[in-house]
Amino acid sequence: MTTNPTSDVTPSAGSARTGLSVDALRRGVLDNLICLQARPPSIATPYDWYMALSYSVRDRMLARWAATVQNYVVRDLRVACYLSAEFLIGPQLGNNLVNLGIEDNARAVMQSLGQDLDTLLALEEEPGLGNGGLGRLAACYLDSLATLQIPSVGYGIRYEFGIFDQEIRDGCQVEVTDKWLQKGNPWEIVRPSVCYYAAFGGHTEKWTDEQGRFRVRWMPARMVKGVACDTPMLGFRVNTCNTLRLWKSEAIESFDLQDFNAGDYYQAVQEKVISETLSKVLYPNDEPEAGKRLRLAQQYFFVSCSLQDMLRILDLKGVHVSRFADMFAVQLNDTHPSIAVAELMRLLVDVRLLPWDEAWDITCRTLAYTNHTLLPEALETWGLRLFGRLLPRPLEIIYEINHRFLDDLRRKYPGDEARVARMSLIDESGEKKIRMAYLSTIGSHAVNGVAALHSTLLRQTVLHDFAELWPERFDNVTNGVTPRRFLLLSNPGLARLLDTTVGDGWVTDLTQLRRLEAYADHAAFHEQWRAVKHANKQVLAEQIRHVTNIDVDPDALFDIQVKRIHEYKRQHLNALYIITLYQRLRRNVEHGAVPRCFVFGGKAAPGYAMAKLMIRLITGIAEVVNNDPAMHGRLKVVFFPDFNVKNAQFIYPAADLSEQISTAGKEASGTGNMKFMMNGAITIGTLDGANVEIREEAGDENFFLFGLTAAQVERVRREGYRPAAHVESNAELREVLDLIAGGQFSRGDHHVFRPLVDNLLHADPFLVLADYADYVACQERVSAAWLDPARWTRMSILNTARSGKFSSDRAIAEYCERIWKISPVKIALE
Ligand code: 26Q
Repeated sequence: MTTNPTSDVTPSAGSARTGLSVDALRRGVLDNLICLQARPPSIATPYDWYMALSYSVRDRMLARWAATVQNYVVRDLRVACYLSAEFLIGPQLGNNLVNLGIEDNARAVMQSLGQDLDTLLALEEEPGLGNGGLGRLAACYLDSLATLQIPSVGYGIRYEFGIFDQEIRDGCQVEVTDKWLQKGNPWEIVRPSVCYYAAFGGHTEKWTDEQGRFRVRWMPARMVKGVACDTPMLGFRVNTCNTLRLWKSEAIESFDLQDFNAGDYYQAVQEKVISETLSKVLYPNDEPEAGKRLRLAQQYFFVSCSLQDMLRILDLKGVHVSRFADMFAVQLNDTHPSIAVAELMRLLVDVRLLPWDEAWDITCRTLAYTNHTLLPEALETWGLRLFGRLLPRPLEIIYEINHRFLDDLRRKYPGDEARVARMSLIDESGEKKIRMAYLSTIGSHAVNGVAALHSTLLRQTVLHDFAELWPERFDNVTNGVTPRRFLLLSNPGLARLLDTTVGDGWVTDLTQLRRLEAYADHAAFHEQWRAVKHANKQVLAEQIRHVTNIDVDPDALFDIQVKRIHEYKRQHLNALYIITLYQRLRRNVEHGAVPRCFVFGGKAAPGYAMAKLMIRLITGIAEVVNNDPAMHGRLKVVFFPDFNVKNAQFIYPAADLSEQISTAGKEASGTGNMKFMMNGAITIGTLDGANVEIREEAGDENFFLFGLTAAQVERVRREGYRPAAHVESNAELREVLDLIAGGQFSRGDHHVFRPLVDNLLHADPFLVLADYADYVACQERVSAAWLDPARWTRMSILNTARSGKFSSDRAIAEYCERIWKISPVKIALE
């Protein structure tokens, strides 16, 4: 049945394109249904309505978008450019409705058209253009940049296939291609006229020009065209609407023609296919085979297009290239865009003909680098041969940068050749490789880690020599997440309660949640707090039932670990505890047992066998435990398939306990930990990444701490770690491992989990067994706290109350002030 909510509507309340009233929006939706979807309402599908509504929302962003871009081009101000191979922006419709402040109106409009807004929101295919933390961080930062009204652009790659969709079949992960563009993308504007060319292969030629200058000409074997695909990034209740500019690769027509004229039509088509392949697919991280040529080509492609775009904007503004660093602050999101150091030099020296020293000064003043990992196997390097064949001119420039850098070093540390070799951009210890983290460090004026502990370890380990050389370059900016998506949009129940309790200022100043502390012992408030959490758990329970057919009890303790599957994140430590608990329940030695529902979610890289085996272990445990009548429903285990931004939005709000159990020193920061905290989950965690700061903020008594510290981990390793020793001294642990090895969770098959158990017993690179006993003991403290609802609720409230630091608004404000030197710019609408 359709209703017509006309009560608060004036018939002429604004244009169908821009008006925010119910009436104007309704007219807009109906217009777009006909004019863009070409469907009459009578036969429109829900997806047609989703498209029509999305176009109508986009219409309402366009004036702001145009005004914002216009401002940046016309005014003499510096723009922050966030270069990232990944942007995991999530579904756009809900977020844009919230930021425009028209969610209620949109709901009313769609209801009047016989459509349920939540159903339409669920239809949106999310752009999975990222792997996990790093990509989602980039998206949170775009949200804060727009909300804080910072002139900025995000630059990246428009992958045709994002991160794969995960299905679970027979307990195993199966990867399915992500066809996110199949049904069209209403948020994207393709701009064929904004395009650049990236060169690949071939050779270089040296020559002297008419003015007697030494010049180098790159004669590439092939050029790839990059076309700008723009997505508007609207801030919360502001006019600022920034741009996310993603490059799509295309073949160059004239190249095809040349080959065609030469008679090699098939060669021409082949070239076209290769060019268009470039932005086809996102590479998963943790792939042993990640050093693929195509990945390097992707990186160079998007970096080159982005830097050329900045130069074009400079020309458009009529600003001389010598002022490049005054106009742009370029942030490198990990080393993935680090080729920017060489490419900016190439553009300035080879193309714009600046002297080397001036170009180098500009480059260093423009670029800044964020490191996201200390894991040696995750530090990016590229083999010299591969690099040189694909990018001959950038390689020469890297040699020149290195040559000058090493000369400086020798002057500063005379006779210290060991140091010179250690710090060289070229690792000559085996097959020669370029160290991209060093290239980024040398070419930047600022280098930061993503949590206090991580930044400290970065200075002490991976970049130790560089921190000694340039201590002033090193800084920390602890990550943050956007409270708009992860609280306001994901958890409307809690958002309403926060609004009525502390006012709605928290949405853009999360530290205002501190005011909640006054209610931490307030019985009536406890009731409301618990009611919100319970409702969220019901929503998740329904989803779990719908997707996995498993029944879970919303009254159980929801113990959740969602993140990429990796040995260092130790999902298997959690699994060992579940088996321990299961055994205790079977023996009935768990007094006053707390009903628990363990939820896991996360993708394993397709080529990472051990991570895939960890998923199998979890689903294997789930199969046994969930179907054991002796459990009386006290224990449930769920592997929630296809963890992504969309699913995350109903998972975080439903959590009681947040699992952040990585080996200390391995998780650079974590950001899921922050999303859980905001939503009132209590963390069980090690002193790793941002957990350290979460505990500092929440208070020791509101955090379940266990495990070795980073320093202890190092000591244990140095002194020779023997995992088997922990099994010898712990009968319960031995029993757990025996059950796994004996096929208890693999339908009797002894072979399935052998590699996992052997790895734990004989190598255990991430000290799972070393932390097992303390983890189990800590989980007992969790259960004890749960049995005291007033205590638990107090802890939960205080976690939310003290999560203010972990807003991405705080993080972006720090980048602006300390690294980019950029302040907000208000955008006026005509
Ligand atoms: C590299 C080369 C070839 C192919 C893929 C990659 C690749 C892609 C993605 C390497 C790494 C990534 C992603 C890393 C990542 O997400 N790191 C996480 O970043 C978060 C944001 O700072 C932190 O919170 C996490 O601790 C960190 O693991």
